[in-house]
Amino acid sequence: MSSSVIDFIATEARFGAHNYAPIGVVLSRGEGVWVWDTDGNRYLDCLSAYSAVSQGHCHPKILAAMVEQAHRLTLTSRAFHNDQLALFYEEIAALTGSHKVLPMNSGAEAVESAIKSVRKWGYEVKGVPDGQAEIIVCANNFHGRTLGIVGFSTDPETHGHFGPFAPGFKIIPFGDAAALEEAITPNTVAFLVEPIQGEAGVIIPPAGYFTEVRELCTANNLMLVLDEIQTGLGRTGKLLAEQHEGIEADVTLLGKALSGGFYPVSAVLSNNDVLGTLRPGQHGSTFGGNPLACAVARAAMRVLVEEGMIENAARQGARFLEGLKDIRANTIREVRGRGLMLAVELHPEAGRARRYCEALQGKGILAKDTHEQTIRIAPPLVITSDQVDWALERLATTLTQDFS
Ligand code: IF1
Repeated sequence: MSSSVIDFIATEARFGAHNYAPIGVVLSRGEGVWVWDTDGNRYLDCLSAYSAVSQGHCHPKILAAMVEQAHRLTLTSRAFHNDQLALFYEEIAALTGSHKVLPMNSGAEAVESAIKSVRKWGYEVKGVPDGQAEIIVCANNFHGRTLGIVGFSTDPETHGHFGPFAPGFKIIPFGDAAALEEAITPNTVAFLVEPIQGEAGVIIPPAGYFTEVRELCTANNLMLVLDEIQTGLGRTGKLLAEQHEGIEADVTLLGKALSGGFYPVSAVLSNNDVLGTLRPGQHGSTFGGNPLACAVARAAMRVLVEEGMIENAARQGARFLEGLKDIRANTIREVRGRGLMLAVELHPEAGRARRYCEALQGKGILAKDTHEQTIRIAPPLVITSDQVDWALERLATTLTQDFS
């Protein structure tokens, strides 16, 4: 490690809140699937900033749109119209088949906005008595870090000592449609769920689960809110993960890759009157829907489609998953994935996943552990077959080592 690396890390540690424990690499440049550290070492990015950089680092067309827009107009607030928002609405609605759009910034803000909207819908459209709305969520969920959201997290790390929390949430097991049916009451307004649980370790629900979920939500007049902040925009090999299940959510949440990693842009999409309940003055954001964000998001969506990234995610994801399954290593308990949202779960005896991620760093791959035993693999959707094979070779040699 050079002295400059030690300095960046030490200075962060000295001044920063210690709410992260990053792997010891200091990155200074990125292009496509590659990132470089301050010493010029190159790494294949197998995290993609938790799927935000799906289009690849510093995509030239998104960059150009951002620079061009930054020269013209960056922020107007929603007190005035701007000449980008309408185009963003039109294009995201056409892409996703949604009718209404609410632009926000972070993913957590989109989740919070959806919670507010479905509650309001519950009171004003469904007729739930004021203050009684219930939202059903799943155990091991991850929807963000705000107080409202961490209040219904089941991970002690995420919610511990941050209370008191807001009431109105009921927690059921993920992948269990019968549990959903049991939890529904006349006051239930929504079921909020990730199509594939990300932070929990890339947990794919049983086949048919979402068909049953969709039927239960329709039969009981509650809104199915799919958090596609991580799974959306091609990550799983389809534009939206719901397409694997052949269903349509009532409310879809997008973030992360909506900007290709250039800027925080999120959105609540609805295909009915949920967002229609919001009147002027009842919700908003200084930065939400700003012209810079809109221009960036428009370019990010355009390149995703024009450059075939969704199809590539399906193709390379299948290749990556097959390759992972072919690795014969005693350390591996299970390999999971859909598209380029992949995970290798290690046996408890194999040692901690973090140790393997550090070993991968030494071989030129950046990946991130989740919990103790799972290595998450989510490269940019522009990865090529050769790059997948290159990664697989290094993963194979690393996973056959024993770090217990
Ligand atoms: C961190 C995980 C990924 C998300 C879903 C909403 C949000 C996220 C499904 C909130 C955010 C992030 C945040 C990041 C770690 C990360 C993560 F490990 F926690 F689960 F991606 F895998 N819904 N996920 O996954 O979006 O407000 O952050 O924009 O460091 O907390 P945000």
